[in-house]
Amino acid sequence: MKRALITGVTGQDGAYLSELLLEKGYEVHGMLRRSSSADVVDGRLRWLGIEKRINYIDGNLTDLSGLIRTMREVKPDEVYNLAAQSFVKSSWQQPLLTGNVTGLGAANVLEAVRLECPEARFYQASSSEMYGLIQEPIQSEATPFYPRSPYAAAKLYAHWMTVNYRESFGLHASSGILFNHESPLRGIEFVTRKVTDGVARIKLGLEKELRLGNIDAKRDWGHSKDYVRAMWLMLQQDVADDYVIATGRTTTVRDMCKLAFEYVGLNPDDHIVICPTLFRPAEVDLLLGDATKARRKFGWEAEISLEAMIHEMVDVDLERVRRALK
Ligand code: NDP
Ligand code: GDR
Repeated sequence: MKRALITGVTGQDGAYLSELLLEKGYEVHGMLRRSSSADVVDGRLRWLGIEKRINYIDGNLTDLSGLIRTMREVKPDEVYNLAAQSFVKSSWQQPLLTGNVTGLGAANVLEAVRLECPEARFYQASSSEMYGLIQEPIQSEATPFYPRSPYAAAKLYAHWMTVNYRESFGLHASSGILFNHESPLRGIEFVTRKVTDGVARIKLGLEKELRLGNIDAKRDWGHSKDYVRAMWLMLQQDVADDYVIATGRTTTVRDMCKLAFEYVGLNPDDHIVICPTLFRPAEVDLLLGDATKARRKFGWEAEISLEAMIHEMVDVDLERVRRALK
C-alpha cells in the first residue's frame, strides 16, 4: 500500500485529492493546522464522506522541525504540498505571512523531504498567477513569469525551489502550474463560489445584489476533480518535471456570472453591482493555458466543462442555502 502525505488536506484540492488517492488504495496522511474551531475536518472531507479514512498529523508549514518529524514518522512515498495562504487579494494585506507560508513553507517541506525521505516523490502546487502581467497570449511551460501580487511572488519562489531541489539534490520533485480550478468545495471568497452562492441567495429571495470587482478579468477555469488527477499523474512519471494544467479556454468573470444567473432564470444585469473596493492593487487580466505537454506525456485532459461545473456549483449552493433556512 502506498503512503501519501498531503499538506492542505482540508482545502478544496486536499479534499478531492484525498478522495482520489483513497480510491486508488493509498494510505492517506493529512497535515492539519491547529484551529480553535473543531469543524475544519467536518467541512469538505466530511462532505465527501472520507473524514474518518484519513490519518491526521498536527503541523504547520512554517514549523520545520514538525515537518521533519512528520516525514520521519509517516515515511511517505508521495508528498503533495497543497497548503498555502491561497487567496490572492489577502496577500496584499498579509504579504509577509503569505511569503512565510506560501513561499518559505514550501521550502520547509522540500527540506524535510530531502533530510528524511529523499526517495519520496514531491508535488508542488504552483500557479498560473506566476504569469501575472501577461507576456504571451497563451501560457505554456516556456512562457516567462511576471508575478503581480505577494501571493504570486511567493509561489514563484516555491516553484523555483522545487526546480532547484530537483536539479541540485536529485529529488523527484514536480511542479504543477495549475490554472484556476473550482468546485462546490471552493472557498466562498473566490469569485466562482461567491457568484454561485450569491445566485442561490438571490434566487431564494434572501438577497437582491451581488457585489463584485473587476468582471472584465479573464480566467481559464477547470474543475478541481480533473486537476487533482493531473497532480497524481505527474508523480507517476519516471522523471520529475513541470507541467501546465489548464482547459485551453478563457472566459471573463462577466460571462461566468451570466452562466450562473441564467441557469436559474435570472438576468445578471439586474443584480450585479460593481464595487471599487473589490478591485485589486494590480490585476492579472488574462489567463489561458496550453496543457499540450501534460496531454502528450501522460494523456491528461480536462473532462468537466465550465458550464457543467457552474451548474453543479449553483445546484449545491441552492441546496446548502435551502438547508440553512430550515
Ligand atoms: P485552499 O485555500 O482551499 O486550501 C489551502 C489549505 O492550506 C487549507 O487546507 C489550509 O488549512 C492550509 N493552510 C494554510 N496555511 C497553512 C499553514 N500555515 N500550515 C499548514 N496548512 C496551511 O486552496 P486550494 O485547495 O484551492 O489550492 C491548493 C493549493 O493549490 C494552494 O497551494 C493554492 O495556492 C494552489 N493553487 C490553487 C489553484 C486553484 O485554482 N484552486 C490554482 C493554482 C494553485 P485550513 O483549512 O486550516 O485553512
Ligand atoms: P484568483 O481567483 O485571484 O485568480 O486566484 P479569484 O477567484 O479570487 O479571482 C478571479 C478573478 O475574479 C476577479 N474578481 C473577483 N474576485 C474575487 N475573489 N471576489 C470578487 O468579488 C471579484 N470580482 C472580480 C478578480 O479580480 C480576479 O481577476 C485563484 C486562487 O485559487 C489562487 O490560489 C490560484 O493560484 C489562482 O486562482 C490560479
